Amino acid sequence: MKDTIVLYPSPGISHIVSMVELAKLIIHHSNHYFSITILLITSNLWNSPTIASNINNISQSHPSISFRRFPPVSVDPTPPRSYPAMVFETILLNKPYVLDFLQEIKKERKICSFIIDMFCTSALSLGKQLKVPTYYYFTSGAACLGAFLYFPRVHNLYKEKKSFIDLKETVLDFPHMPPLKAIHVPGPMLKRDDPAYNDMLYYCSCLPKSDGIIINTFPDLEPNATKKIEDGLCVEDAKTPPLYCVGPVISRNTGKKEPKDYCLSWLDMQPRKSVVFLCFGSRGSFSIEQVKEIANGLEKSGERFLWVVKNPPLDDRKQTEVLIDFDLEAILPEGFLNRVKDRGLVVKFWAPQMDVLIHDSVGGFVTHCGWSSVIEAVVTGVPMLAWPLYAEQHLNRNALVEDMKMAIGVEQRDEDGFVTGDELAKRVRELMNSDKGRELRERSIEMKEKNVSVWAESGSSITALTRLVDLWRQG
Ligand code: UPG
Repeated sequence: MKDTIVLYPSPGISHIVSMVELAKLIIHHSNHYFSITILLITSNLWNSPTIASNINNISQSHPSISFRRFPPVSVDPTPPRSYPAMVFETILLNKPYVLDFLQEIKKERKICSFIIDMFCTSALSLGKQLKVPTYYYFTSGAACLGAFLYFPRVHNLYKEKKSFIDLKETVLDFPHMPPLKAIHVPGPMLKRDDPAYNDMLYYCSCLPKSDGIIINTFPDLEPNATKKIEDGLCVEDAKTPPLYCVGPVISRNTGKKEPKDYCLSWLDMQPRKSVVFLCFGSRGSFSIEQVKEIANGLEKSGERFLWVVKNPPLDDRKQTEVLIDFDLEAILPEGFLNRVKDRGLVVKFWAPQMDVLIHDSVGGFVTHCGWSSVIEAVVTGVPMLAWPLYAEQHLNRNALVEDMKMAIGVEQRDEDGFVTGDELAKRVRELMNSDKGRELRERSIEMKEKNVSVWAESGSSITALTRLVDLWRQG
């Protein structure tokens, strides 16, 4: 029986997809030496039809990868608390299932490594208890990792002060990345009285206790952040664990679907590098007022565009309820679709993002700065307009605009992140048609080439992955 590796992603679809891709990389680069099991949490808090169908395909095409889905757990919605707090609680409730599974597997084969998502930190002690080397897989970039490693220090610095949400314009300094406004820390870190705040603080303080952190980036993409982390500047009282930069880790299933997606056929008819693509991740939706403003901005910009629109939030609590179908015309300005029909396409819910970015007609990408989207733009060499929405996206935006110089930032209202149509029109034109846009395009192409070299012989990602595989085989 093959030695095994167990992966434990947090429930977000991007986190699961990224872990699955990591599993494929490990299988491939170890010459199928290991088998891999991916643990999946079930809950009524989220609903991911896409992942359910993907899982069957993955096990068929990669027989060394299997999935273990845990029984559903539900958290009591009273007292009311933030969505992240309920997700973290759900993950904690799965701890006994994780322990049972690891013990069961250990009876029949060797577990060479247990790789967990940061939000699954509750399982770190299980790895230690069972003497299984335990690693984090960090699905965001090094700028974010450094900020999380450093967060316990920021927490102490502002201990006597108010919550970050109340510190507003106060600028927080970090050793490895440009300063960040207090209101732009990730959502669960904004309010000290949110139970998710203490969870995050705990997760951050546990990162150095692992046997290593595997991360979806490469040093040439984030030289400053990766170096400062490795030099130990982001961790105060503990040792920084080894960092393994194995990125870009992305899903490369592109271009083979029949019938061809309509937006790809539409792109086939557009001139080279003429289309700006707007897509805001798996959950990025806007108020109706903001949707109308985006439409006005795109109309004013005069540029060609492909825009993926999700339904506006149904209410405050159901953050994950993304609908496949809804009345698009009802939320757009009257007559908009007809006025822009010769140069714009609006699609509901989802577009095959990688296929779109790789298409020759696409010349710019308006993104919410989710890390998978950033990495996909890097791999395809498409310059970005950064419009962060939630989670760690403001942090990614800072790194992208100030450090990596791969994006223009859009001006947002501080209170709620609102962007006016005029601002969007101006920035879209800047991205598609200005010297600044050209500079970004050149930089993006440079990074696209670097991304190829990390997988060449002695490239940084191949080397990091080989180090890990060797460690696990010998361990
Ligand atoms: N995608 C599509 N079509 C769509 C929308 C999304 O193919 O219409 C894909 C996209 O290609 C990418 C993924 O879905 O692979 C989206 O991932 P990402 O850009 O990381 O965004 P989120 O889904 O928002 O990801 C969550 C967090 C984000 C964080 C990321 C990784 O919101 O902030 O960086 O997880 O930790």
